[in-house]
Amino acid sequence: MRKIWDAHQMEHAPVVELHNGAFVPHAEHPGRAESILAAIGGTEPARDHGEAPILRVHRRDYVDFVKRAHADWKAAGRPGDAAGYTWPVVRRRPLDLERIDARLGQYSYDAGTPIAEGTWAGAYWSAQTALTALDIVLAGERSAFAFCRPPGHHAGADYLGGYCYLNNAAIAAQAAIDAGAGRAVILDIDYHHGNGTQDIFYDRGDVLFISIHADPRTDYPFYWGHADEAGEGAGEGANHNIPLPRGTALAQFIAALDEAIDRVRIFAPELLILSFGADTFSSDPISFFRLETEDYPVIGRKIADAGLPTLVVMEGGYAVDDLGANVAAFLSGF
Ligand code: SP5
Ligand code: ZN
Repeated sequence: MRKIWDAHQMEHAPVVELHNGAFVPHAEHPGRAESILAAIGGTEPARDHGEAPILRVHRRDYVDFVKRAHADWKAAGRPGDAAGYTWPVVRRRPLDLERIDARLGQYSYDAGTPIAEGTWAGAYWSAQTALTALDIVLAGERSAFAFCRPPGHHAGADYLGGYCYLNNAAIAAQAAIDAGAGRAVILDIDYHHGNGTQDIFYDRGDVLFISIHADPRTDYPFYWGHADEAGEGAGEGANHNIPLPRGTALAQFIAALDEAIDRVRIFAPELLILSFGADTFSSDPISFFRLETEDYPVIGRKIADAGLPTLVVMEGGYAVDDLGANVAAFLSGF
């Protein structure tokens, strides 16, 4: 399987995040990439597709905000990375707010996703990585791996959060539709619900979103990912959440995956985009499933057996010592 990775993605390196009332080291750090790169073998750099495919998913004002936020933060005389401290409960309409703090709140939903000096570069090339890997699949190869960092599935059309700024899987899905694919499925198997992806396609019938994740009654992102969120309007029935309890091990995960793949088959898409997170691993420091390294090839094979052209997009995974081995194990299942 060909693998795309772009070195610009290393430029994104926030220092701390606010978690459980304290500033702690940012979990989504460049060491994750070093672990994965050491394990998966040769990669190819991303090709620049420009901003147009990003703007098919994200709002212009949001993209401009992410691009400029760190400079605005510095111009306001602030130290470190940019992060908000106040959030609107009601988002009645986009407001043209002047203060960087107000803008940070308007365009984010958590305090765990700082904007550092290299964040825009990292996020931009992460999206380009997904688009470049998509080209390989659209050209007829069975599968490709987009090693995206920072991850994307928590980012919505006009908000960041959950270590995510641009929604790489959604940008790829929209690009595939724009290239003529009639229907696409995004299957999300990160530990956390892919709330940004769900929001982006919630009223769309041409992109089916299916997510297997930790129950949001106990786990981040709390406000999305519940079993009754089924889509709306033209998207009614094209959103399917499968929340699982903390402690889930292989057998229960596979049962959920079987259900998800049945739904994928019925939808009969031209393309499968897999949001893959390795934070389902037993030793992940921020997650509570019990998958082991030897389980990942089983999961990879099952998804490959769906028989669809598949773009694998990297999302989370924070057990850095085992992360590379887990990603390589998953890809070996293909
Ligand atoms: C893509 C993804 O997996 N995002 C997950 C975001 C979860 N954020 C909430 C949990 C924060 C825990 N942070 C602990 C940092 C320890 N250094
Ligand atoms: Zn995750």
